[in-house]
Amino acid sequence: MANVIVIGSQWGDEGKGKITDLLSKSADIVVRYQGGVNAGHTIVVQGQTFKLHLIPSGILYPETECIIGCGTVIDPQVLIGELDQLEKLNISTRNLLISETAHVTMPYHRLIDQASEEKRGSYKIGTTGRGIGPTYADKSERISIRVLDLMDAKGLREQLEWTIGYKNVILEKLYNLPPLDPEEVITQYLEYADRLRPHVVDTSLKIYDAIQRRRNILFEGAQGTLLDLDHGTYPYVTSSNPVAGGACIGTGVGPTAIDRVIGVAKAYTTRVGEGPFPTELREEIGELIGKRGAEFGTTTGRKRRCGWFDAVIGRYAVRINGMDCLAITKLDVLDELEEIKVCVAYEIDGVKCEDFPRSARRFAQCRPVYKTLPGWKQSTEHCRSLDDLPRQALDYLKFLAELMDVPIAIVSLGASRDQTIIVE
Ligand code: 2SA
Ligand code: MG
Repeated sequence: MANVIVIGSQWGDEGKGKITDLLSKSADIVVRYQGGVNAGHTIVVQGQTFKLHLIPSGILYPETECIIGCGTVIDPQVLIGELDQLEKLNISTRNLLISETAHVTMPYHRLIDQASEEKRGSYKIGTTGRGIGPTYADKSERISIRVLDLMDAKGLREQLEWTIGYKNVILEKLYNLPPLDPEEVITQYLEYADRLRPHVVDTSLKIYDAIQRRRNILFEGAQGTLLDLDHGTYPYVTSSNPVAGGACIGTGVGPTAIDRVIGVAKAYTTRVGEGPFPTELREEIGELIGKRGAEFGTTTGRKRRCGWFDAVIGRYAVRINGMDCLAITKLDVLDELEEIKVCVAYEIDGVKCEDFPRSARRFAQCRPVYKTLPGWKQSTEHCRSLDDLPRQALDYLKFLAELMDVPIAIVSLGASRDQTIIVE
């Protein structure tokens, strides 16, 4: 297994959760390197369904260490809620480590995220409203609270008295919102600090030691390539770096420590939030795919927009992430379709374009050029090897691999662990 990064190749929700769950079995350590409580995966334990936003699902394996790296942003209230949930189910959280240099989401971040979206009107991003953008903005502005600041009561008080004073001006003058009471916030966050303290360490050092001891590390990306702050469909992106390169920055590990990058892509495409989406299907087929694929956000419950597979962004994701292989998920969702389209290029004002244009305005003008393939019109849920797949489904996969010049290593045909084909 060695040191592997798993990333989303599209706009998030590719089913990374299932693939990391499969790989977690052979991992000694699972690490989150970016994002915050905007991510989410659903987990079923002892017949009970619950959601994790920050803690890697590797926590379900008693021997696996789980690390929340420095590139993430941590909402302590949500994190503590997750710890409580796990402990209630008698799942040990002893193996959870939190980076002391991760940044902390504060109440004003959430308020500003939601209020600024409203103010943007038709320019809104469609954020999850969880305060992610404002937390990262404060990190860049160098006025953010880090986990280690939380651990120092006196320093935190000084820092928050100033910061809340500053944020209150913004809340009141810009957004017409009531000010926050510094004392209330300080008391609350000092309580959070006490609860989190046993988990807080220098995680970069921990990971370095593990690399020296040749332990297997799984770096788990949240969101996806096209939501990357630098490499995605800016401004319709999240405020972190979900791409493979983000794993080094977001954990404090050098690039030479990474052995493999696995991309995850759905057999079609989805997107939540605003922003151009060339292969979007606004009618019947989009509805059908959304229904069969249960395409609703894990965190916000928002309905995801659905469309055909886009191999132009797929090729781009292969390049930007240095992808070694691809996992294709939810192939079974396409089982009933008469025919299936794949976007092989775009056309802008009648001119063919095979690369993803970097301006949102130009991207919005892209018309997909499709190649149509026949559907297989039978269930694939029971398939456990490539030989079990209907010929048309196999041809579809081969076509995608050729178009993007990347081998397909895993095919997923349903939510459960055994509904998976591992390509030898
Ligand atoms: P934010 O909140 O600042 O990160 O939002 C900025 C954009 O990033 C998108 N985004 C996501 N897209 C897909 N899945 C995400 N996670 C949740 C999930 C989303 C949910 O697992 O389903 O429950 O709605 C995620 N997180 C951020 C977001 O839609 C904006 O386009
Ligand atoms: Mg998700």
